[in-house]
Amino acid sequence: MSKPTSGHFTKTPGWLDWYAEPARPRFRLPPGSVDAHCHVFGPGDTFPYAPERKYTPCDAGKHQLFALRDHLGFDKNVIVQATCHGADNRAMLDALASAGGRARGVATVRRDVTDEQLQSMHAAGVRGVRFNFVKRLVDFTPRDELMEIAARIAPLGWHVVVYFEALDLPDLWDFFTALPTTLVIDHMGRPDVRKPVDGVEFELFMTLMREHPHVWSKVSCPERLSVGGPRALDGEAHPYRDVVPFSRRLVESFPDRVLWGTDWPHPNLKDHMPDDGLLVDFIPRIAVTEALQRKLLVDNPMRLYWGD
Ligand code: 0GY
Repeated sequence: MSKPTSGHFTKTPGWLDWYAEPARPRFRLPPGSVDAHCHVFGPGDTFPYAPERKYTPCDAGKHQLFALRDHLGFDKNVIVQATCHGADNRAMLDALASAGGRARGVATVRRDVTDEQLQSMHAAGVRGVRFNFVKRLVDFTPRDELMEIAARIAPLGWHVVVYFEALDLPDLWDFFTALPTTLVIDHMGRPDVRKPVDGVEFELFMTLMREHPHVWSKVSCPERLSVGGPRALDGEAHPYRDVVPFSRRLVESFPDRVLWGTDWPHPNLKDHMPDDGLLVDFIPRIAVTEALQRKLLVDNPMRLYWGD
């Protein structure tokens, strides 16, 4: 892959660039695997970052994303609109247009989006909208506006992707359970992995999934959730091991409602940048049978994003 650049934008201080030379994974992905959570950033000189953004990334364009896809052994991508582009979906849509049908998108829209714009995004490969509740990433949007958007996209067969912190789940519960679409939760609702996997906090998340069959979870981002980090805690060469019990529990409890993605180019990481090849090698630790791996990487994303 070519190296990260930033054009005329200045990156947020401390921002780490994505890994230009990831390892080739030892784990062989099943044929047809989908990287169901990744982003494109710019390039900023072509697709400027949004004025309301909370960070300025380094550029991470479609060519680099597709090179990573091929290097890791994925067949397809789901490109999720990142907050640094606000509701300007042009970089994501341009990537979809270049992907030859091998990418779908999740957009960010405001209530002034027109039906024609939604239809045109559908034709381009968008299948969902993202609502972000992480306070360091976005300004507050009233729930009635979000509910109005959800009602508008439901007839298209789209779903809602949400990103939030575990402590905010009680407050968001009624909103989530009232949504008229499938709900996909980013990164397991960001559990605090220092707490027990069968403790009160994660049990609440499990209850949400158990009681509401329209809720799915991405079991991605060990690098973001881990406290132990990329090095083993007790000498075993096994990065992010503290996240395994959480992801594995979800994969085994809800095998038909889980997704996995690299999260490339890994926004807002300041301690370490994961090697995407090693992230792929994490998958067999959380989906331990071939049947579970196939559901996680192929069957589930294909049903949700290429079902039509
Ligand atoms: C992620 C996580 C983050 C950022 C965004 O849209 C975004 O800016 O999603 C984060 O900072 O935790 O999934 O990419």
